Amino acid sequence: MTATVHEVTDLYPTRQGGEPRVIPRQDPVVQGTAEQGPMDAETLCGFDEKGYLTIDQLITADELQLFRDELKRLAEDPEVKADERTVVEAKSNEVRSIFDIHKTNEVFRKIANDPRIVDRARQILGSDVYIHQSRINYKPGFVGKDFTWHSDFETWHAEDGMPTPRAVSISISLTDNYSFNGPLMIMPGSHKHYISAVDKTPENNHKQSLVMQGAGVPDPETLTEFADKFGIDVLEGPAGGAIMFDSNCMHASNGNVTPYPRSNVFIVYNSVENTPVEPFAAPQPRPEFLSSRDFTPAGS
Ligand code: 6CS
Ligand code: FE
Repeated sequence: MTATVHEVTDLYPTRQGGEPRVIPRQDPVVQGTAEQGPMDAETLCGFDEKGYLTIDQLITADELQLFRDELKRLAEDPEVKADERTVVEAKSNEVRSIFDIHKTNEVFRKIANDPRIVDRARQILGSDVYIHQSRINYKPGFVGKDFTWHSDFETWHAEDGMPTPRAVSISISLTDNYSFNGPLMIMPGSHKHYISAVDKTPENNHKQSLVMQGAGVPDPETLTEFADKFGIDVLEGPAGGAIMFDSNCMHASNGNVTPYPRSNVFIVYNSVENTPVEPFAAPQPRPEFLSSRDFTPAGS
C-alpha cells in the first residue's frame, strides 16, 4: 500500500506511537474582526481566551418545540434507527446520536444554515464556512452514556484530514442542561494547546469511536495537567440556549442517570479555506456522513 504523502505539512502530528506530547497551537483562534459583526470585540476576545462562548435563547420557544417534536419523531422511526448514520447506546440500544441531520432533515437543514449561527461562525473563522458534520445527541434519561475527554479537532485531523483547527462547533440545547444530567464540560483555554495522542487509528475506527472513543483520547497524566492548569467549566443552561466552541477545546460530558434527557443539536462549521485532505493518521477517510465533502458555503 503506498503511503499517503501530504503536500500539506502536518503541524499537528498525532497517533504516531511513542509518548504523548503537548504542541502549542500554531494557528489563531479568531480570524475575523468585530467590525464584521454580529459579535462585538469583547465577545470575540472572550472566545479567543476561553475557547467558547454561550448564547442565551438562540432559538424561539416555537422553534424549540418544533425541534423537540422532530427529535421524538426521529428517535421513534425504525428506519432512522436502522440507518448507518444513527448510533445507539451500547447497552440500552436507545438512540445515542443521529449524524448528517443537516442533509437528511429539512427542520435541521434550515437552522444549520440560519444567519444567527452562520454569521457568527463566519466571523470567528474569518471566511465563508461550510458544514463539516452535524448530529443530534440524545443523551437519554437513565441510560445516556458519557463522552470522554477529547479534542474534536484531533479526530477530524487524524481521521478526516482537516489541516488546521479553523473550525467551530455549535451545540444548541433542546432540553435543560443541569449540573446533573451530563452537560457539556470544557477546559477553558485548553484550545491553545494540542495534545498529540499515541495510539494508532484502527481500521473503521468510527464504528466504535462514536459509542466510546479510544484512539485520540488523551492519557490521564496529560489530562490531569490540563485540568489542574485550566480548570473545568460545566455549561449548565436552559433549553433554547447554545454554546459555540473551538474545534480544539478539551471537552467531555458525563453519563446521565437522571430522568431528564440532555439532548442537543450539534453542527460543525469549517472554513472553506481549511477543507480536508487525506487523513493525517488513519488508514482511510471516514464516511461522508461524518466528514462532508460538500464544501458549498453554509447559509446559501
Ligand atoms: O468523531 C467525531 O467526529 C465526533 N466525536 C466526538 C466525541 N465529538 C465530535 C464528533 O461529533
Ligand atoms: Fe466532541
